[in-house]
Amino acid sequence: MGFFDKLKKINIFASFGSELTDDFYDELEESLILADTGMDTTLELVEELRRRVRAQGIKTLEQARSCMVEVIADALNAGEPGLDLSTTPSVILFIGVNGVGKTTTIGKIGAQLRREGKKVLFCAADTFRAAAAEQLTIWSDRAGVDIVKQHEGADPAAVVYDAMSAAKARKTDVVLVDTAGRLHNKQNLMNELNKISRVIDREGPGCARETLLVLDATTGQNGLIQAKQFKEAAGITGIVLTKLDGTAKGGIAIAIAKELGVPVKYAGVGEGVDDLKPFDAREFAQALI
Ligand SMILES: Nc1nc2c(ncn2[C@@H]2O[C@H](COP(=O)(O)OP(=O)(O)OP(=O)(O)O)[C@@H](O)[C@H]2O)c(=O)[nH]1
Ligand SMILES: [Mg+2]
Repeated sequence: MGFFDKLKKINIFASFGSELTDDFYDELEESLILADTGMDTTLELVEELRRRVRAQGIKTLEQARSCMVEVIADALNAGEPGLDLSTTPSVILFIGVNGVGKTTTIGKIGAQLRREGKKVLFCAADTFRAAAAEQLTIWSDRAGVDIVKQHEGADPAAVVYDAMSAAKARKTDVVLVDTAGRLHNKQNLMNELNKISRVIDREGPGCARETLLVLDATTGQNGLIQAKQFKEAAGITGIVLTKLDGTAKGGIAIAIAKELGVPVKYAGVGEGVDDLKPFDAREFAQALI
């Protein structure tokens, strides 16, 4: 089974006749929009397909299908797909709205990095509710990594300060920072993120840093709005697209890469520790089409 087998496919290539008619392009557009790709991105993708079909003299539906996979894979190529973990410590900050899968993703990535032999530290900077640190503690046990936490209601930036100090003292390779779910339009929450960011800069000058926005794929086009606003307010280096199992169609990944120039770096397809994988643009495009 491929990783994206649970992804809902755009199946017009299977159901359509063999001719590349205008109807075909219309139906393709409709399918892409239904798959959360968004109007603007969809029109650009289909226009690009028409251009390549003309340029390459493509006649059959099967050739058009391969060509569409290329068009989508190219659109998904937006910047560095991997994580920059070039310094010791490196820091990955996880941000996003409520319930998208931040804490779960930290658990999964922590377990993977641990398996690669890296020394990992979780930082429970979601101090908003007690259960958050408990949840991250369960994941730290499961992944076999250390955790730094404080009491409920503590200043998140203070927890990050503790984690950075511990990371330097223990020669930690990667610090994964969990944050409270926040709305992208709440200024005080965004200010809190900036404060966390300043502490990381001050305590780890020159550290390799990633800021990953975690997005729930089932929220569809709303994900693009979230990504735009988090990009402006906090700066993001990549997206983790979760919940691609279930009903999600994932076209939002294309829209974000194309419109915002931010790459999707990981995909989540379940609640288990192994249900996360580096995002492979071609594999995703093939699964979708
Ligand atoms: N099906 C599925 N469920 C997921 C995935 N990732 C996370 N979840 C589930 O989504 C729910 C929320 O996950 P959390 O990791 O707690 O999300 P969060 O962003 O930390 O939430 P807050 O801290 O409340 O903002 C949990 O039930 C997870 O098991 C995924 O890829 N697929
Ligand atoms: Mg959480």
